[in-house]
Parts: sequence; C-alpha cells; structure tokens
Amino acid sequence: MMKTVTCTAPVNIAVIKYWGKRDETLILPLNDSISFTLSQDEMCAKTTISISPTFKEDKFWLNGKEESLENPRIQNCLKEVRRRASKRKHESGVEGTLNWHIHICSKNNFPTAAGLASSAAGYACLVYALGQVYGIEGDLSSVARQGSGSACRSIYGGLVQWYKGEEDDGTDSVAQSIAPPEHFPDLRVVICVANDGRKKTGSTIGMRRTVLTSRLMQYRIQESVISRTAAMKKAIKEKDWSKFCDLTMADSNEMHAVCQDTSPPCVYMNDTSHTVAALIHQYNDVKTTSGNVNHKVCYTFDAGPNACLFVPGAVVGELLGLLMRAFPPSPTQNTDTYITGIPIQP
Ligand code: 2P0
Repeated sequence: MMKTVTCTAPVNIAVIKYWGKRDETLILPLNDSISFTLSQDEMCAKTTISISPTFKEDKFWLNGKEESLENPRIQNCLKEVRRRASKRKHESGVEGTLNWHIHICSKNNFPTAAGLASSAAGYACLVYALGQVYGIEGDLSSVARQGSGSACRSIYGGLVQWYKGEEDDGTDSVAQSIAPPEHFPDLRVVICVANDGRKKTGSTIGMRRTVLTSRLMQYRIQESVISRTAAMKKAIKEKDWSKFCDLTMADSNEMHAVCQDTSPPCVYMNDTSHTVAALIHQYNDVKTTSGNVNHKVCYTFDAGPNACLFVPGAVVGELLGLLMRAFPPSPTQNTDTYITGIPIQP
C-alpha cells in the first residue's frame, strides 16, 4: 500500500523585495513584498512524495542526492501539515496515515542557491505536495512561509502580495493573489545568468546582518518600502507598465543599497550586473512629450548577480539583440544558449 503525489511549483521574482525578518523561527518579514510567479514551463521545482506503511524511515533526496530531513525548516513544514491533517482526520473520522513514513524527492530544473529563488519554488512545491498527500484544504502559504519566506508567494500564480501581518504567531502573514498571470499580457522574463555558482552570503544570513547593522534599513521599512508598495499596487491596478518598471528597478536598487549599507557589506551584484542595469536604463531613456521616461523594460536583482528582466513580447527581440551586441559571443560558445557566458532564457 502506498500513496504518491507529484507536483511542480514555479519560482517567483519579487518586484517589491522581502529583505529582513522580525521573527526568524516563524519567518515573519519586516515589510510586505510583491512578486510575479513565473509560468510552470520554465524554472520550477518538481517534488514527488510517497507515504507507505512499508517504509522503514523518512527519507529526502534533493537533486538526486540524499539529504538529511533533520533540517528544522522542513521539520516545521512537516509538523504543521501533519497538525492540520490530524485535526481534519479527527473531524471527519477518517483513518489517518500520519504514522506512515514519508519519502520526498525534489528537483530543480535551474541552479540551486544561485540567487534564482530556488528555495521559494522548492518549499512551495514541498508544502503543496504534502497538502495533497495528507488531504489538506485551505491556504498553505503560511506553511510554505515557514520553509522559506519567499516560498509563500509561489503558492499562487500571477502577481502576489505577501502581507507581513501584525500578529506575533504569524497567522496573518500570508500570500494572496493580486492579479492573474495575464494581467500584463505577453510579458516575458529574460534571466541573464552572470554567474550560476552558489552565492557568497545566503539570504537568511545577509538579512539578519542587515537588520542588525543597517541604518538605511530603518528608512526602508519605516517609510520608503511602505509608500512604494502602495504605489506598486496602484500601478498594477491601473496597468501602468512604465510605473511598474520604474518602481521595480527602484526597489531592487534600494534592497542592494541596504545590503551595501550592511556591516560587513553583502555584495551580490557584480560588474556584469551593473552593466546590464546601465544598458536597461539606456534602452528606456526615451522621453515622452511630457518629459518623463517611458520605461519599456525593467531589471531586478535578488541575492545574486543574475539580472531578471521583465520584457513585453513586442520588444524582446530588440532587447536580446542589444544584449548580444553588448556581450558578443566568443567563438567557442553555443550562441543558442550563451551570450558571452550569459545564458539567456526567454
Ligand atoms: C525576495 N529574496 O523578495 C527577496 C529578494 C532575495 C532577495 O526572498 O530566510 O530565501 O528562507 O526566508 O526566502 C530570499 O529569501 O529567505 C528572498 P528565508 P528567502 O524574493
């Protein structure tokens, strides 16, 4: 006897960044964040979970390698799902499967821990699959949050807001959809991989250090990110693409400024990242009759050097041409997938 489910979950890219916690155990953030969940077809995690009375112990494989299940974050997710399941089984009187051991097999189809939101897709997928195995209904974002903060946003598609919440127990720190995936139609994401090695300072440690040492962070969480989040929600509601781009780049730049203001500094962007950002500003720098810049595309950088570009389909060819000219391929590289060491995945 065995029960098996397989799920996939895509990565999400934050346009208003989560950086800093007020509770490290429950993973409660210091500010709301907003993200775009990508489509299932590209960068995603895939998790298969089996439970069986014949399994002798719990086991976990990540990208083909057996890992310990002792990780407290995985244990917290497991405990919370089982707690909800046991409540439900008790209510419905159904015989539980909660004593069976569990085998979890997870895989990412993109580099793990390279600042490409792998933990977000991974934990969202794990929690969703656990929910399926144990027959849990209702919102799972507050469970995924306890695996990795950003994972709560990958539970939903399209544009998603993670509310920081006010309660100490985290019950109101949940993610909710704010617009469907097609809200900005024909939108593409281009990832410029400037370096796919593992990042220098993990997000969890980097955030902790920022909260402890950065004065600029106080300004961010008390003022600027609050007003920018409100402006972003308005831009989304009004489908104001140029404003969306402007705010996305501003928030990425502010997050990296607080990282730089951290002691010792957390430096995630490299020279290639800065060149890509400058190119995007150059590309956008066409004034409208009112003298404002009409932003056509935008960049955002997470805790790594790779640029994530949001690009309307109509200009994706032009933009890739520009990137090709800026980073001409070397003779040994496969130009289908590399632009001078920068694989581009439209
Ligand atoms: C985000 N990042 O909003 C921001 C932007 C990285 C930069 O969420 O400690 O891996 O597991 O809650 O979720 C990365 O942080 O950190 C992240 P934990 P997580 O996407």
